Amino acid sequence: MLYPIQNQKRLTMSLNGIWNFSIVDEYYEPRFLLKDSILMAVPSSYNDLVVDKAVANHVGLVCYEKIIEVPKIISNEELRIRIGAATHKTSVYINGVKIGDHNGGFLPIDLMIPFEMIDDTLRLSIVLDNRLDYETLPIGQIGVKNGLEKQIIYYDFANLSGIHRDVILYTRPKNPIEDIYITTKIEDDLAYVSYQVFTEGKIKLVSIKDMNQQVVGFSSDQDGMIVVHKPHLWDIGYGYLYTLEVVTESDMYQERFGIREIEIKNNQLFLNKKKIYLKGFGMHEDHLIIGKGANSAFHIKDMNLLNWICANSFRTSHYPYAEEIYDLADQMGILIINEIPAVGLNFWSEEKVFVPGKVDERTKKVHMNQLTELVQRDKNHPSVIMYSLANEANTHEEGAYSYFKDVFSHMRTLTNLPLMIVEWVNAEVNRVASLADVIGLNRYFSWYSEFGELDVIEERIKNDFQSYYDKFKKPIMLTEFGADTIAGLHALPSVPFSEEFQVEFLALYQQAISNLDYVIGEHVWNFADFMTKQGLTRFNGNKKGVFSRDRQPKMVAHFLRESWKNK
Ligand code: BDP
Repeated sequence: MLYPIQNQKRLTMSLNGIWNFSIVDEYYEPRFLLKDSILMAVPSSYNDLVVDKAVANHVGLVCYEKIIEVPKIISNEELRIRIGAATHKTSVYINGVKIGDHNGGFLPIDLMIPFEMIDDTLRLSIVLDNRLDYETLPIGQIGVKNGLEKQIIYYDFANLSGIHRDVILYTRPKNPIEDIYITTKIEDDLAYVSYQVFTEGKIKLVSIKDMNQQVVGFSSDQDGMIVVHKPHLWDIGYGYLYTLEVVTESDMYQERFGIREIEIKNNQLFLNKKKIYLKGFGMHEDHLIIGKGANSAFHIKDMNLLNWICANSFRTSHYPYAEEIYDLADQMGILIINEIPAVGLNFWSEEKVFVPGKVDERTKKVHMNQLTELVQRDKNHPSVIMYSLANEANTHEEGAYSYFKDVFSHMRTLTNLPLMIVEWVNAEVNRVASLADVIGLNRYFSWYSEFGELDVIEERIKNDFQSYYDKFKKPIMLTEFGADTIAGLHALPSVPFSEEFQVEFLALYQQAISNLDYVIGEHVWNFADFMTKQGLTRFNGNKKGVFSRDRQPKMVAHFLRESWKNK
């Protein structure tokens, strides 16, 4: 899947802005103009834009509607609509007629508007269903309380809902360039750039341009290889991007890519044959007011903060982020572990130790579909160095191995990048980690267990990591460690929730892993405070952020910056 771009052959029009919006009932079809609507901003979560609790906490369907004027397009062009992401099931209608639907709230929907429907004025309606069950990712369950549907979720972030990413109307010629796959290999002073172009059209020219717009190689093959001499390698802090330009008889597309090589060898991670250590965070797409809405100003601020704190990477916990974020990471040389929204999966075994549920074959199908869509979307981003296939699944339960065996084999047909699984269970009972290339461990000693007892951290972490390594002989990454901290709460001596405690806590974890040579990185949980479901342990959200929700540093940010400077 290619991102809509504008060039001599293609036109893009943003449909972002103010739309009409209304809660609608279960069987709603937009046959007529939306009634009793309110105004709503796109992209954005609607939850924090309204003052009415019933809308903010709505479980079920909503409709967004906009009347659009269509510029006269030449008769041999396709008109398409692309929604970067909308939660979670989406149906798109033109003048009341459905043109397609999609399941997956964190991946794009890209649909052709049938030629016979195109008119000067179109009524575009987007109906969303934010309910989660066992055929969605994340999984969830619907309960009924006092006659009202309640969403039960098994993960720790708010089910913020809405059209979260850009809505773009665009044209492309008939016989378009459908897709382009690029892979790179480096040998001494040469880079081998292999590409595949998916099109029915006839290729005229495929060329590679460097950042000065100079052509450094070309070919006229549909699937081929171009050698780049003395390439600029994409690297941490050095987002050097080349452009592969494909010109066919009718179409043209420019795809940016980087020349870089990722490898796991001897339990270490290498970028361009140099050993690297990942420093950074598990993040969330989460902001005041706009919730999970994509916004370039917020994206830039987050990336600048990552740079400031000397982080080199982040995990897209717990779902694929907006494509614009990957574009920034590509340009700034920041590494991404790209995670699918498989969070809190359980397998309905006899043990049922964590949460009830019933992940089954249907869930697995959705999981695999979304992996396909994720790789289709992100395959050419040099910043993506690894995929995470699940966060904290109950991998000790019966059924987990057969489920993940299929998920991993499927993913291996789609990408050569290393695959990670992020675990909460112990090595002894883990049935799945052997399938992964890198094991991510989320650990909360002295928080969810042995609360406040900082002195247990070192021993617990060392034993736990060593038993993982002994059993699986794989590189390990500390993918989560963190303590809720109220910005501005100070205490000497420290107490849990104070800024001092957060510093001591993180420092002890860093100390505990510092001599384990199979550990390839540390990601603090979390980059910033974020909104989650309310609960006794959640005071207006999760407060494990190193930055507050409005992106101001807690004391620990300065500590991390110092500790990561020369790491
Ligand atoms: C981990 C989860 C993460 C939570 C975190 C926490 O992976 O999503 O937010 O715990 O409790 O188990 O803060």
